[in-house]
Amino acid sequence: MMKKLKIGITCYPTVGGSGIVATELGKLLAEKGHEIHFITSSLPFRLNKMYHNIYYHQVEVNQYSVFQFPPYDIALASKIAEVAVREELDILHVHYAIPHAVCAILGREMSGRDLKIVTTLHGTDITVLGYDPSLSDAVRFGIEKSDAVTAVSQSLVRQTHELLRPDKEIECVYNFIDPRVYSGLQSNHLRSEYGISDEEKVIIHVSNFRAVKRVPDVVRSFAKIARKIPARLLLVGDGPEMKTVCDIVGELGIREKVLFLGKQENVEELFSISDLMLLLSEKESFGLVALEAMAAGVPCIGTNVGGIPEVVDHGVTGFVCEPGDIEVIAEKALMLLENPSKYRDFSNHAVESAYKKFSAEKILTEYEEIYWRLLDKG
Ligand code: GMT
Repeated sequence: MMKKLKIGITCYPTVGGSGIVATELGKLLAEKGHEIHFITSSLPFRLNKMYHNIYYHQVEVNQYSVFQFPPYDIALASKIAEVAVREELDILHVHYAIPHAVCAILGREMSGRDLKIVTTLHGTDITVLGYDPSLSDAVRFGIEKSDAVTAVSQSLVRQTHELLRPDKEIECVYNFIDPRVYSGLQSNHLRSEYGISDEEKVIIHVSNFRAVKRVPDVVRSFAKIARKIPARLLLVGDGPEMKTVCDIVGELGIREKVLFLGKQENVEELFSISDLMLLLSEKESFGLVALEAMAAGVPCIGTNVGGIPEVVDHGVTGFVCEPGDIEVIAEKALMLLENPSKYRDFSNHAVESAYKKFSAEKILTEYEEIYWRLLDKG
């Protein structure tokens, strides 16, 4: 029988792609019998079920009045050391370089154990923080002192090498979906409950509404589409650009066609009533929401930036366009939505690609192989 591992996982536990990936990975590793220890500032939000072999260790930060800034990073490193010693961890897998990779290294040092550290880069830890002179050396340090480093797309591997030139191999391990989440969804009642008629096409966008997501482009593309065919736009999520987005919706006179759904947990149910996903970001290392949509049979129109072209196969599972090219985006959307047989092909290919190239089983094996390789090396 294969030996089971004791794996610590550190991530940002609140809503966000890197936290979702880390939590889903922990759950699937636990299902395979490994013992998982989440070491995080709060309970990861997707950890919504009891598992006998998943443990949660909360990082508590001292709020002593002398501190101008509470020392979260030190508290995390201390917690990592405490858990690594008591639970005899084999591996610590940290998601997002700053501060987690650096805390992991300090925690290992404090523990005195030969703990193997795997760091997964998710995107903005490189594409934004890598440009910050106050952090870039620390990001490089975290990468070089980890035992293995992965990035969620080939594009992110390339960008990390170009920007930081670390003396370290970085392996691409894609994000994944769990097919069980998408099979047998019965959410059609939602369409009528939202007042969406049978002839209306549903276009969906899911994000944290930061400027990099270019949600105004989503709204403008939708307005062009809705001028030609009956359509509704589901805007899922919330964030700093929401006010601007609301204003543009008003200016374009499409308020009654847009549903502002805010932050939602079971987005798979929303994908199951959608026809097309728009992800028009100017930076996106992977685009987990595009993959989630594809798994539900929803083709995606994305931008040709970062890892999106690795997720969305242009002309097969969706299209990739220039950021801001609203004309072409709307034209491609209409071409799909007005052509049922073409649409069916794209939808089938989207599911196939999500289940094959990005299946949880495949990606989980890739991570496990990295863990075993590190432990075999001693
Ligand atoms: O996209 C965000 O703003 C959240 C961010 C995060 O760190 O959670 O997402 C990043 O990681 C996701 C999971 O690997 C990727 O799917 C997103 O593409 C990536 N975001 C960016 O690169 C902007």
